[in-house]
Amino acid sequence: MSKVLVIGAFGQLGSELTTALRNIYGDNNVVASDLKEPQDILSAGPTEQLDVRDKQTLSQIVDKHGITQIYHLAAILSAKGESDPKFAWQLNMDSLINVLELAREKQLDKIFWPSSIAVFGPGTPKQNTPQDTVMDPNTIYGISKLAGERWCAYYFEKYGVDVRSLRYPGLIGYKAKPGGGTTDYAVDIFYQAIEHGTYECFLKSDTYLPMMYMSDAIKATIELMEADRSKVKVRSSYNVSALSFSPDELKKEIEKFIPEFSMSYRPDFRQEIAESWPSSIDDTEAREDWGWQHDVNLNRMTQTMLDGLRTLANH
Ligand code: NAD
Ligand code: AKB
Repeated sequence: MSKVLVIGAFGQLGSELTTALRNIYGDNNVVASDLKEPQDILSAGPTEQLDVRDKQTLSQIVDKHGITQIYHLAAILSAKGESDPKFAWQLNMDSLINVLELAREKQLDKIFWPSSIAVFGPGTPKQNTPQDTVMDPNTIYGISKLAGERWCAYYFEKYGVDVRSLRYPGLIGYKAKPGGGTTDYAVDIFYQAIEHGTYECFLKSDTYLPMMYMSDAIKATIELMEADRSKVKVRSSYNVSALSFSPDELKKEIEKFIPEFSMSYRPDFRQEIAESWPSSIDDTEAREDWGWQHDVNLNRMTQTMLDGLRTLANH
């Protein structure tokens, strides 16, 4: 029987992914861990407070719960990483190596570790960015994700650790706020649209970025992790794609539901990061190797975000 540990479970992705994993494996078989104190949102199953840099405690938690799979989500994201690059590098790298080493030592079944479109940089082709191309990230976050991809491939090739990874685009969901990324505007905008009817965007109106609604990100993650080992041919990290839109396009979509919504623009340091990333992603390998396809388009995402946030506000 699979016993799963999620590290970084109280973040934007973890809080929804943990619930999805509990629906598959059962509440008691998915342990939610985070540096943060346990929160009510995941109280249906076991929780542990953990600093993933502390390998000994991580090892004890794995033994205590008989863990067979780890989803290691804890990281410092792109915008936050630039305020303390050394700390971001240490957290992002040390934590991944701790998890990979433990997987090797304890012969765990599978590891999931997310990469990002941040592995690409100014020299990368911007449209339909292929799986294999120029990778010259210029944020510490992107550099750590690119190095992390190579560590994952190394542990697979040298030690047979079954580690699987996706290069997520910007993730959009309403159940938890984002944690300091460049794509965060595409979540913040919905909170502000509902609360104030207006939003000041930190990116320029025509900045196209790859994005994905949270239910698709969870679907991709679970499908990759459930795929037969022989089908997982990319052992660095898979490109996965769903949407590509600009702040102006998102504004126009929100206006269909809130006609009086207005938006102003004050680009900051995140504009330069966004401009170094692709506008859209070619994910042919993920589609061919394990059958990836997304479900949610821009219109459905916008409606779901507005409905979801309004429901939360009324409770
Ligand atoms: P987040 O910042 O919302 O959550 C990260 C969680 O990790 C937080 O709850 C934080 O408390 C926890 N954490 C931080 N330091 C820790 C430590 N030392 N020990 C244990 N836990 C610690 O991030 P997220 O958006 O949920 O992202 C999850 C993963 O997905 C990250 O690896 C991120 O790089 C990747 N990713 C996210 C996106 C996105 O748009 N959200 C896009 C691409 C990749
Ligand atoms: C960020 O903007 O840093 C993240 C990501 C795309 O990795 N959302």
